[in-house]
Amino acid sequence: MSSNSFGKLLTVTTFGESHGPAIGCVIDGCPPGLALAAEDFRHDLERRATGRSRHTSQRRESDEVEILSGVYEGRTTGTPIALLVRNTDPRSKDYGDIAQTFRPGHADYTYWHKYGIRDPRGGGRSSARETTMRVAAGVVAKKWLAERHGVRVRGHLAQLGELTPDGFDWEAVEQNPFFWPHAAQVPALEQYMDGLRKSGDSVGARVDVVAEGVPPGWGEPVYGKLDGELAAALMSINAVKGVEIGDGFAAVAQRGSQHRDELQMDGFTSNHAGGILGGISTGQPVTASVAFKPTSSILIPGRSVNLAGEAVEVVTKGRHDPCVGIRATPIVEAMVALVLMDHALRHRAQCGDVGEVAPRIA
Ligand code: EPS
Repeated sequence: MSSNSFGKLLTVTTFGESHGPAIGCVIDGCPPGLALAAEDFRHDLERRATGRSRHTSQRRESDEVEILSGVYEGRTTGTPIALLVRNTDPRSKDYGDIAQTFRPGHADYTYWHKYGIRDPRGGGRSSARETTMRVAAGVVAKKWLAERHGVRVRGHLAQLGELTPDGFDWEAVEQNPFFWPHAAQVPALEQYMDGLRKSGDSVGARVDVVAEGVPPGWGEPVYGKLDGELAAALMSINAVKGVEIGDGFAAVAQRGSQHRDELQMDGFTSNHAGGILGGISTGQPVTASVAFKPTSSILIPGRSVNLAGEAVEVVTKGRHDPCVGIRATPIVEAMVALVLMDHALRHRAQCGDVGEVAPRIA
């Protein structure tokens, strides 16, 4: 299977299946000298992990990262950083029935047609388990971006099914299992999710992300646009069906006089562009919004066919997320951080001698 790698100067390759012995990644191109230890990965992997609230999959993985290479005496050496996470809690018997059929809305059918063989256990390579390694790689990018450029990437849930935030506070985001920015609504979200879980159904979600501190100049016209590569990276996350940069699709109904972000020496007057013009960062916050579809592994019976082409009814048992978007915030942050770090390195490689040019808007 090809296309398990992305990035140009910072490349990330992930490998592994949900019920195989381990999952892992190789991060190549990280500059030397970055302090890195196994403990650095704990916080973000914990934020993404299953089994941390009743509203996500109850599979219990320890998600302990082993650093296999690329770090000597606590610092990156510039050689490939290989990370490994062992799978400790697969329950493959849940997938006995699915091996003979295709879950409606799942990649079961397309993998079968592409490869003529598939590992049905836990969804194999198509499982959201793979996102563990994106988050692990993202930890390296977040750390490098923060230390070298003061860039901070953070996200939050911006919609859960029909529910949208009634208020906004970054402080609230890390204090509830939904990454929801308004604490007062959390009991309502819990009730909503409890009802959904009892009904055996699933629901979609939206995650918003912002990268602050990105300097002007990152991104490459024409085919390496920063927004284009962010969109591709975000669309590559399991279950993502839509990505907007800045105002995104709302721009369709806007006037030019409304959409443009006017320039003043003390700052742009607005940020409809999402911090990117011509595929290059403006120095404003880079903003994106990501739509996650409802999980396809649900208890509501659905029509499908089996390997013999006979009509069957599919019910997916097991430990599935009723809303995969709930724990997607760290994954979205990781993908944004990895794209930004790649572009920071690419900008340094080609334009490092240009330096800062005037006028520079605050
Ligand atoms: C997943 C199905 C569940 C989730 C898994 C993603 O796996 P299993 O059926 O083996 O319990 O637990 O998520 C993770 C293990 C993880 O770490 O994110 C799926 O079908 O995508």
